[in-house]
Amino acid sequence: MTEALDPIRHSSTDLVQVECPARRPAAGSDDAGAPLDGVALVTLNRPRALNALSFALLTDLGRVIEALDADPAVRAIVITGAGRRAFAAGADIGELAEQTPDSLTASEGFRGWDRVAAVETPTIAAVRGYALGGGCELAMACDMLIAGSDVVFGQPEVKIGIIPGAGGTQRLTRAIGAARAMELVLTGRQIRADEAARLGLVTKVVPAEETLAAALDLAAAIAALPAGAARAAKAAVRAAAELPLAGGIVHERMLFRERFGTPDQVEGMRAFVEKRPPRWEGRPAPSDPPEDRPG
Ligand code: CO8
Repeated sequence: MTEALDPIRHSSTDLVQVECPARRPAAGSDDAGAPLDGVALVTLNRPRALNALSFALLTDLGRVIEALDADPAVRAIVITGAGRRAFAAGADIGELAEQTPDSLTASEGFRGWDRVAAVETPTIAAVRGYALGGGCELAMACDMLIAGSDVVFGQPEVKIGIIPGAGGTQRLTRAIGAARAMELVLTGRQIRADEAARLGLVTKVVPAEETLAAALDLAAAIAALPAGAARAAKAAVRAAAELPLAGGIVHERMLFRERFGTPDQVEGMRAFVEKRPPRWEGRPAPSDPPEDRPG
């Protein structure tokens, strides 16, 4: 039996829309298509302010993302921005202008990014247009990043007298290396899709109109796999950014061992040996043969 989604926990707010299960738009259309089992779509919804990340939006985003993460029926999450102009043009500068060191210390604002980075469910940013400052930092807090050909990334904070404060100096450096991150953070220079791809900042660049569909397709491919294995794989890759190599290998080995004896491991390997498609827990039985066998 398929796990039921809880409509209360996944209710949208004015600032953060949730569609669960997500519906993939048909090619060349904004119309909703077929529901994607196990995939949730989260949309930042302040298009007139280029989805600037206000404190209220960040609070809603954190709540929504944690509720989705706690739902076993959600196996992949896509985050995108409303409209075609921006994923998010950064934190809300009007609000930031009023802050002091003390108010920021007391603020829950940073938690929005932290909560997205902390979820165990695989996350994918579907990024069109501007992803600047906190918007770039939010995209980088996701596990994978699908960029439209119209994307503009940047950490422009230095131009308004501050520095990236939601993980930008750390995640950008880990993603593209210190010398390149240093130049972008110190100058605030914006980069476009081709350069972002060359630098290794994005998973894939697609035509702008196909951004959301491509991210949802990737999410659906992940959601079709056993959730526990996907979560463990995410945790292992994430650890590479935080642990020295030896510690990372130890961590990977622990996660690897923990897979054994789980229903997914037992079923996945048995199905391979019996030359049949696996039946993952809580999912309808597959009708088609698998496309790939693990290499
Ligand atoms: N904050 C608030 N409003 C914004 C923001 C923003 N970051 N970005 C755009 N808007 C608003 C504009 O004010 C404008 O509103 P209105 O129509 O009411 O005047 C609307 O969105 C459209 O923007 P523009 O008219 O400026 O559109 P343009 O096409 O001329 O320019 C740009 C688009 C280049 C994206 C431009 O809007 C821009 O430079 N935006 C600011 C980018 C920026 O500096 N971002 C970094 C912000 S600082 C940050 O993110 C820190 C993160 C860590 C914070 C931690 C807090 C706890």
